[in-house]
Amino acid sequence: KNTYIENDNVLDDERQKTQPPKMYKVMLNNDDYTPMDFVVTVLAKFFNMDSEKANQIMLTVHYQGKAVCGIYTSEIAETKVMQVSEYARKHQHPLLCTMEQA
Ligand code: TYC
Repeated sequence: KNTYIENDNVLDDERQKTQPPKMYKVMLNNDDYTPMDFVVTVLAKFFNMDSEKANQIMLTVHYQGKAVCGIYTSEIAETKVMQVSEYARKHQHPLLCTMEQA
């Protein structure tokens, strides 16, 4: 049961508190073949990183195996995974992008 107030916001009652959405980490995974500059391009293009941040995350993946590129709601995280996967496929690189609950 919801309680409406003047400005059309909805106040949930005690049994039905508004829950924050589950959040998902979008990760890049290391491989032996994808060029470093392609990974940097992906991080800039799909995760809006400047080149310094993109280089830092790329190197974290390269040396640690994977790194978080961003944290999003499920729908946005799924879209990032699809966009990056399609872009890598189009350029014939095996770059793997995955998501996991934060
Ligand atoms: N390990 C790759 C190389 O040496 C670079 C790389 C970095 C690949 C990050 C994937 O997600 C990745 N060319």
